[in-house]
Amino acid sequence: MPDDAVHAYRRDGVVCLRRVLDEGPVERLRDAVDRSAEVPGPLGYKIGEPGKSGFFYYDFQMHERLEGFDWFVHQSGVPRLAGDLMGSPGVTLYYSNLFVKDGGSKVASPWHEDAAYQRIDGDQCLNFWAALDTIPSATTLVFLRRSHTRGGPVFRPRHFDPDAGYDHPLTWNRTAMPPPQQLEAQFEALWWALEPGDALVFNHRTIHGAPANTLKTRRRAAALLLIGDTAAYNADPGTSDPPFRDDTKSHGDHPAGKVFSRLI
Ligand SMILES: O=C(O)CCC(=O)C(=O)O
Repeated sequence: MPDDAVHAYRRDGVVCLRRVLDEGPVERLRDAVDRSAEVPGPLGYKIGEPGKSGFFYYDFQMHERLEGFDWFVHQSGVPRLAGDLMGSPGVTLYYSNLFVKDGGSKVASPWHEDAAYQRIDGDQCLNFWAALDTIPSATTLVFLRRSHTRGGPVFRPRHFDPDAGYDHPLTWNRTAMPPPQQLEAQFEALWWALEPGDALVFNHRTIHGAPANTLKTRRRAAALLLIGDTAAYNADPGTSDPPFRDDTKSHGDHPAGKVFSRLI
């Protein structure tokens, strides 16, 4: 991992790594994403139907059922890259994730920080989000530069489906998200157009979002949420999204164990 990438990740809360995955793995992950869209996992969330204009779908834990994602978790080398960025010798899997936002999708991903949905406290948690299609600037993720350094409470999570909400998320220690205009005035926006195999790697406190996909092109991504050695399990009551918990852990423990596997 080049020093400038580590520096950019820590300074900005996000870095773009080019060509992290070769064509073969990208193809395998695409195949896994498409198969998952046909037969989603128990936590899969769909708006629309695969193959039809505007399809939007996300899902979790594909590595437990699809070979391409098992490779991504166990053989791709991604956990080591993540550890280098975080400055952590050890790396633990929180979950695997995918996003499909097909052409014509009217669903924008709202400004949010991943920490809002999670049971993980501390600086060492990141999202390693790999593009599986060409993603032009008009549909790529947008980050609020250095928003991970702002400190203070985590902002309340917002459901990605504009017609849905959360009943009992981890909201007791969350604060309301400021209006978009306020955030956009406070932080500089950063984004990158992507080619298949490029990755965006971002801290779980970095605020980000994405526009609707108004283009005709598909926009598929495979992601791993990874935890470093200094991260802590948040055992507070309520749910998270995804709702994974490990009741053998106490508040403040490292999350690695039966539920969240240590990878290195
Ligand atoms: O793919 C998207 O539009 C949103 C992805 C995202 O925000 C995330 O992975 O946290």
